[in-house]
Amino acid sequence: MQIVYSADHARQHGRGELTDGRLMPVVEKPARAEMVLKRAQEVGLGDIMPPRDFGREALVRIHRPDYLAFLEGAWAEWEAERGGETDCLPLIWPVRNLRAVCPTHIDGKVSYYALDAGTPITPGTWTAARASANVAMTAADLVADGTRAAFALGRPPGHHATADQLGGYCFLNNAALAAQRLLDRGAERVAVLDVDYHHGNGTQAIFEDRADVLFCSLHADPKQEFPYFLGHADETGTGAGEGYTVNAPLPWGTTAEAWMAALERLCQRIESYAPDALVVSLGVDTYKGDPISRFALDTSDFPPIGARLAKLALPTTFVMEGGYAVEEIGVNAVGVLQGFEG
Ligand code: SP5
Ligand code: ZN
Repeated sequence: MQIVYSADHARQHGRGELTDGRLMPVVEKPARAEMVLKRAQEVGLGDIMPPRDFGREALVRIHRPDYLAFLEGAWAEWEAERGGETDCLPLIWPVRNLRAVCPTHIDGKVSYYALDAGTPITPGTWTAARASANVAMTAADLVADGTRAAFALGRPPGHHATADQLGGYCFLNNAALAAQRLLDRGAERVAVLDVDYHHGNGTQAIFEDRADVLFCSLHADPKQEFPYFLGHADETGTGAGEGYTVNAPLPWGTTAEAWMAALERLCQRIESYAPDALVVSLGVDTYKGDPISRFALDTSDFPPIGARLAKLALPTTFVMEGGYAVEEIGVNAVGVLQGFEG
């Protein structure tokens, strides 16, 4: 399998995320990608290549220009105000009974463009986020060129990012950019299957009103788990996209058996959609040892996931999402890809 990787991921290294009532060291850190790369090399998964730069015109296929301008300039504005001693994080949101008019001060702007306080903007965020997006689009291009499968080994992850919001450790929606790239390269229909522990609220929001992208996700029930405010089973798409969003929320403690049964249902929906290509949002935070998650998959449960996806017999772009058990993330993520290769 072709692997796309950029060392620029390491430019995103946040100091703190707000969790459990306090500012804690981030869990979405450079060692994650390094461990996956190390494992891919150990098992000889495939050739590793750098991304190409698709530029802003590719990003605006999915993201709002004002959001991209904010991301590009946020650190400089924060540093001018705070001296760069701390990461840039929001403190208030335009929730019920407030108005979502974008402020001019950085404190207000980050609150307008962020959906949580767990996603620090740092000096290297813009560089790292663009590299991750370019990694995903380069992998999609390889697939559009006829490669059976490619792995976008990037971070920061993307599936929580919407057209105009960062959050859940995500800034640019790498999977959505990959799906759009496949469509722009000639695919008529693309399925996005999100197997991360958390619901891919960003990807769903981006594609909810479209029929050319089928979004399927299995994830921890938002009644119990982040992102809390999207990912319920009754969300089935809007307008022209009605019927093209499929959510399978699962309770804390979900075992491999129940998880695989849900995967089977989503795979059958993908088969009936008959897409030209598949994008997999590959999170391995479903692992039982994940520090922030509560599913019960073991390391031996990951290769069968890949094997089931291979049976779809679709040109497939894997895009790295979550997984925070750093010691095991390589074996688990690469395990899915080895299972896919058979
Ligand atoms: C891409 C991805 O997997 N993003 C996940 C973002 C989750 N952020 C909120 C985490 C809240 C964790 N709370 C449980 C902490 C247990 N000590
Ligand atoms: Zn996740």
